[in-house]
Amino acid sequence: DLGPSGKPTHPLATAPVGAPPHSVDGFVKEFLHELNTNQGVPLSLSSVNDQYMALASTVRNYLMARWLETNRKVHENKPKTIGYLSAEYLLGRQLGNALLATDLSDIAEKGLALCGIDIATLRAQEVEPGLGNGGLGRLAACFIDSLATMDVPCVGYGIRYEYGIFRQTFVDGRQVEQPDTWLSLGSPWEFPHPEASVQVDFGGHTERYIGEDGRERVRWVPAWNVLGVPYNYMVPGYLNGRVNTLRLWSAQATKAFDLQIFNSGDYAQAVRAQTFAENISKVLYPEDSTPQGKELRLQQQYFFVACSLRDFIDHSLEDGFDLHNLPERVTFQLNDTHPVIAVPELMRILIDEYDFEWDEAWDVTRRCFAYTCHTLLPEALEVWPTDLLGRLLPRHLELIYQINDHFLAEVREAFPGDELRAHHMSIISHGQGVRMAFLATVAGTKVNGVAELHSQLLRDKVLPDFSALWPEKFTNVTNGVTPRRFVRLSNPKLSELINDTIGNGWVTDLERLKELEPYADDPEFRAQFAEIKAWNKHRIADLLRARDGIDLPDGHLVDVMVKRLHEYKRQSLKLLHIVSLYEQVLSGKIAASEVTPRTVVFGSKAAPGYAMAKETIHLINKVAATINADPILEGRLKIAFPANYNVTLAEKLIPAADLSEQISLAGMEASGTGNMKFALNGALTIGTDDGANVEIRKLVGDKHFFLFGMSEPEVAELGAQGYNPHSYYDANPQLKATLDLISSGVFSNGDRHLFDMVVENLKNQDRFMALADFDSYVAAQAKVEERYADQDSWMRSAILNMARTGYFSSDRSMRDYLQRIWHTTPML
Ligand code: GPW
Repeated sequence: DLGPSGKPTHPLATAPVGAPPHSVDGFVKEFLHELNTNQGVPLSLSSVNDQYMALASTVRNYLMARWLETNRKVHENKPKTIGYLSAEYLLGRQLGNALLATDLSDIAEKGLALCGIDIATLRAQEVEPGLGNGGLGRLAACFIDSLATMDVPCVGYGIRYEYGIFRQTFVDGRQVEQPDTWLSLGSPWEFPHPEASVQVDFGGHTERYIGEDGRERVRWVPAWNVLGVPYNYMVPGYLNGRVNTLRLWSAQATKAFDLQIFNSGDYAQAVRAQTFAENISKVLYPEDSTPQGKELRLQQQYFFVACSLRDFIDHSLEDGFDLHNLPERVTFQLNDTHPVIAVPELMRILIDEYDFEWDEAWDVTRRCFAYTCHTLLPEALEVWPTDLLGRLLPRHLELIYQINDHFLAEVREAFPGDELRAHHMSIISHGQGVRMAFLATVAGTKVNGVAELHSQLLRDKVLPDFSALWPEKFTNVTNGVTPRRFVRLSNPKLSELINDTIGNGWVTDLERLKELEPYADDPEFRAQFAEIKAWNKHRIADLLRARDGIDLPDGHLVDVMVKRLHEYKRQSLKLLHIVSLYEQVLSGKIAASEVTPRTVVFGSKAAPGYAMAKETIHLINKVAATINADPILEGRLKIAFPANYNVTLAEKLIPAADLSEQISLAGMEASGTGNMKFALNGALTIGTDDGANVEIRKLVGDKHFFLFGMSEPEVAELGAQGYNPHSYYDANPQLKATLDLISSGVFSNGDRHLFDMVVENLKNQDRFMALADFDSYVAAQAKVEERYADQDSWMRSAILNMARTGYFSSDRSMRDYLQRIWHTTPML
């Protein structure tokens, strides 16, 4: 089989010299060696963690020669590299992916069995690095996987948070956050390089002085600094011999800083200073799509961006590169606005450190950056107050003002006399601060949204003046997901069926799933597909029993809504549907026997400071407790809400789903990526015309997708008319009965006001128009039940969903970025 770059993908074809032998015996020898020499224990006395660590290093060793070889080639050929700048990487567990990338899964399983070890136990030992909140962080992880698999040179740059996304627990139905101590047992996947640390400056002031050439120059006199220590992680391509690098930075106190204070004799203060520095990479901010304007967050952003640019530039200079040609060497892709401070940072480096003239520096900077926007929500667009920015990064604020002056001059030239427009477009908004999305748009060669609809709305609604000025700057790249993790690894039985039917080329060429289309009409294939779905349901049932004490009934429609809790995503609408079903049975409008046996699975974390989201979680848990315990439903409706939804749980849950809930208000979800994972694993979507749902529906066909709700223009129109949710409550008896049931106290031990926050908000505000879409949603759910009753027809649709969504591979997304934005081709 040939990979996407046309090279052989068989491991032996590319196994570099020095890789350990690919045999069970060889593997066992390596494993025992690692156990003895790394963990310092014999097999007989080893703990599960010892064994996991030894297994991880064994697999790592197989990747090592490829990593060295990749880096050697990069050093030799100096290809253009993608510097992916992202504050988040939601990687998921590493072991399975490393085993897959080296084709060692079977060998390792057999070898460990010879040692009396069940590999599943060792897999379960790994704590996933949860260095991201949700979709944005997971997308970064998918993208670097695809680039490695496609042989594209890329370095992922980010932050090594000591605490990733919090571990969610429920106490009496309420979310309680626990620290994510992912490093407490050590991580076998990281390679610290303290000798390659870089210094990052903060605070202080700027000074003007006359340089040797007689020109006025600026000097930044910072007040304090920290060290960035790089930790490297392998990013293995799938069976192609390539291993790229993810470089995450950890903050430490600098020596100079220490000495100064230690010498003053204030030992306690000196230790506190160390803690102060280390705070910068201590913890991931848990807000998804609602950034916190906290100083520490800006410190984090500048910290990792300054380290990354320094790192890349120093390496380029070592390689003899002229910084005037930097755009030929790298594109820095800005993953949303979190790393946008990189723009003034590069200007500062070029002007203050390398004597560039403004125009020269700006020309280089502009061509080095491209910006991806992931939202339309106004509250998600970062704006940094100028006083905060000026205090922390005085030189950068000056440069932003200068960039703005030059930019506004360009606007005034393009639209003479249109002062209002210039005012609207100003990077610095008076009263608010620095609009980072504007800065990114001005600086980037390209600006892209993450699905067709989103990119269109980005042009028309968020940045209309910019798209009028620079129409060719705007483009779309629809998101994708890696088929390695989200099909091949997460759905082994389905993968086997696909391999047996069309061969294994689909893993790196996902559009080949199309070849499965004819099999949707093959009863034998359908039966096998249905059997696999049932097997996946048993697998998740076993896991949830052990993990959460949750019992999943057999034979249910598995209806899944997993994603961060956000009002715009409308978990409350899903809840209204459930409560409505319950209400109809309670009030005798329908018999329990008429309810399609269904298990609704929620998985969702709320930002700790997002009160409405936390109340919604509380309500879901209370509704679940009541309904699950009520015999009136004869066990036909079950709600499961396992705590701490993460990548690891997603990998087991998504393959078990029949129905994928993608029910955001149209125009609000930039893309969604869970939607793609479900479709690829043969779930049908119930969804609005939002984000990538639009493209999924177009590809799978209307008959195989349950569309409901207002379209984006209808939403806009209703909003313009003045939306009044109460009128829906008043006019719709079933909706009224549903909301009233929540207020009746049945879910809250008779307390009629416990859920006022959620209910009153829906009745009186309902910013995301759940009530307006309620009827349409309930009607679509009725269609779901009707279709599900015909299992043959359902499985046919499920197979077609899988067969027709190969487009959503992140390999395709990467090809689009290469063609439309980065202008490089796979190489090496
Ligand atoms: F607000 N997304 C996310 F745009 O997961 F910054 N976190 C975020 O903070 C933002 C966006 C931000 C998500 C989008 O909500 C989702 O629609 C999209 O599929 C995903 O990013 C990847 O593009």
